[in-house]
Formats: sequence, structure tokens, C-alpha cells
Amino acid sequence: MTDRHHRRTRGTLAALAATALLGTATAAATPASGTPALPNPPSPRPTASHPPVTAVCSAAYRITKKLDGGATWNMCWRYSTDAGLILDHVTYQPPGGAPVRVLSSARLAQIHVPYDDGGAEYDDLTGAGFGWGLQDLKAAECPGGTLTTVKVPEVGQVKGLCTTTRARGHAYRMAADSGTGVHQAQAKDLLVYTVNKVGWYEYISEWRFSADGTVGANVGATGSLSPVDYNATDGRGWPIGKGARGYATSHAHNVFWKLDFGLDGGKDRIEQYDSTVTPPTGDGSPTVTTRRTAVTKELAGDAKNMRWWRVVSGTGKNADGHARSYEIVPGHTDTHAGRGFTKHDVYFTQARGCEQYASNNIGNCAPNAGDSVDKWVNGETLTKPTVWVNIGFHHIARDEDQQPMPVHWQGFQLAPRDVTAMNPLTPADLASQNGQPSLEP
Ligand SMILES: [Cu+2]
Repeated sequence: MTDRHHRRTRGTLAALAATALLGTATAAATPASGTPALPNPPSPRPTASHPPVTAVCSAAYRITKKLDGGATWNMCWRYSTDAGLILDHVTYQPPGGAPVRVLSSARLAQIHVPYDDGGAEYDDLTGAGFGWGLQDLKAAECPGGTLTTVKVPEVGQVKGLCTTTRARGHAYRMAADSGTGVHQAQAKDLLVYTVNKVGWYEYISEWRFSADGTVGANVGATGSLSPVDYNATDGRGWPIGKGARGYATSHAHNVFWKLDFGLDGGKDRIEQYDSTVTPPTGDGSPTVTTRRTAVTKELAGDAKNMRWWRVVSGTGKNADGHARSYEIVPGHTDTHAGRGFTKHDVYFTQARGCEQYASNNIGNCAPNAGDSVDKWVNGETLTKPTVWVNIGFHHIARDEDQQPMPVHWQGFQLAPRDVTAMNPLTPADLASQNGQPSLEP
């Protein structure tokens, strides 16, 4: 990023087609007004059989970890000089169960950095060398783990991939019904991460896999503030160093991830849930109505209070007969209205091989296809959805940002919803407690 004035190619900012927006998403079979639209009770059926998930990469590119409690995560990794670390064929195997395909592929899809004064705008992945900036890690940076050498084209061998575990405290706690016993478990997560340097910034790109089936994706920005950006004299900066000078220019880091699920190895569908709260009348209590909307066409989605999305398997069901799904749980975000591709929080597009990066796309799409994710939301029916998550951080520098800059994290989680019939870590003596407990004395 030595070229301070490099600018991304600016495409025409076509207005998002109205058909892309929520209003036209096809509603699910909607019950009468005021009736909660939660998933239909399933018809009784035997446990779905799980096709075996076989490793599709050689041992050198495989990550397998059995965590405390008996759950196993399994995946393949590869490396791109644009996207950096890519994880493929990610499966979760609950204790005592068969492996469940969670993600067919997951990776970063852009880090877009526009400066508040309009003087610079970077696409760190496809325009500023993110992938080539893979850093050698010291053993101490991967405590208790394994450092793997990554062959980076034109760079060479970089000891840049850390695979390790990290304690995260309680997985659960429950006092026993009688006596003084406590059911509790302390959990460890599998962590997989790289550090990529772009200009003066260093991005820690971290994937976290928990024993309970949760996946976390986070990017931590550290390194240094850009030394050539202490020139904000127009009110768009913050004084760093002594007195009222050296104003570091404020900017944003809009981080995009691209997720292709293929839950349970089948076709996915997308659902959006919205809850509406009605204040009480008279002496009553507030009520809440939750509605489900099937997202059957491509969508540029906006986060909203009490709104969430989930990716649902078209085929896989848990032992209770409920469709397996993963819920998208965004972390804090500063949504940046500056570009068509930054102003929405999540995108669901029909999967297409050339659509690889959320902006400044380098996939070989047709000349008129547009080069950012917002352009690809154009009314297609979603039969094979790709999920794009955008988490923004508006960075107004502070004195503490030097030196080095403390890590600032931004990201999201994928939370399992009905992947297993119970908490996959349920201890054996509670295994019968599925469904409404008996109220008999
Ligand atoms: Cu920053």
C-alpha cells in the first residue's frame, strides 16, 4: 500500500434493484395475523442418515481436532494470494454422532478501507496485497499449537498458519435437582489463524470452532496507524501525539466474509426472522410476535433490532426431526453508507464461481456483471445461496493506538440451531431430558 493515492476502480453506483430488498422476499406460508410464524412442527420421521464425510485433502492440508467433551472439527485449508486463508469442507462431529457438513467453503471476501476525507480508498484483499503479506509467526504467537508452513507464490515458505486451542470458560453449568452436585464443563475452542500485513496494518484473521458447534469468524486489526495519514486538518481526524496537531485521518475497515454452506451436504435455503414487540394495554404485559420470511430470491439484507437470518439444510434433520440450520449472529458493526456494497449487512446471492470478492472482484465475470456483491443481487432465485457478511468498524484513532496499535476485533458467529437434538455436550445422566420435562410429582 505504498501508493497512498491508489484508488480502487470505481464502478457506476447503480441503485440497488428494489426487487432485491426485503419487501419482495417471498413470505413463507403465513399464518393468520398475530400468530407466531415459527417453524412448523415436523412430522415424525426416523433419524436422517448421515452420509459419511470423507477427507478430500491430503494430510498436510487437513485440520482435525477433537475437543474436550468429544466433539471433533474437521476441515481442509488452502491459501490464496488474494483471499489469504481459505477453509473448505468444514465438518462438525458431535460427541457420539456422525459428522455434519457445516461449510463447503469459508474465507474473507474483502477488507475495504475508505478514508473519511475521500482522499483514499483501498480494497486490501484484491487491491493492496493482503495475501502476499502473510507473516511468519513466532512459536509464542501460537501458544500450545502447531505452526504450519504455507507456500506463498512469489514470496516463498511462510510459517504462517497457527492451529491451536484456547480456553473459553464455562460451556454450561446447572445445579443438580437435589443435593449439592453441579453439572458443569469447561470448554476449549479450536482456533485457526493467520496474520497478514497490508501497509502499516496487520490483520489477524481468526476462525474459532467450539465444541458445541459454534463457529466464530473475526478479524483483528493491529500494527500501526498509517504514518502518512496524520494530515486531517478538516475536522475528519483525531490528534495523536502532543497538542492539537498530527491529526490521524479517520477511516473505516469494512470486512467481508464469503460463506458457502451446503449444510449436511445438500441444498440450503435462507430464512429471515423478525420480532415485533407490542407494549401492554391496561394491566397487561408486552407481547412479541415473531414472523418468518423465506428468502427465496437474492437479497441485500439490513440488520435490524430483533431481526436474524438462518441457513437451513434442505435435507438434513437432527434426531428430533428438525431441519438443521446455522444462525448468522453478527457482532457490532458500523454500516458504512458510502458504497452500494458497504451499505447492507448481509447479502444472499446465487452461487456463481466468478463472484469471489465483495468489491473490486477479480473473478472473471461477464463484462457487464458488475464488480461488487451489491450488483449480483438482481432478483435471481436462490437455489444455491452464497452468504456474504459485512462487518464495519469506523476507526477514529486515539492516543492509545500507538504503539503498536491494540488489536481491535470485528466479526460474527455462526450458531447451530437444531444441528443436534440436544446440547451436544449434554452429560450422559441428563441425556433423557429432551423435550418438556414431566410435571408429575
Ligand atoms: Cu484503522
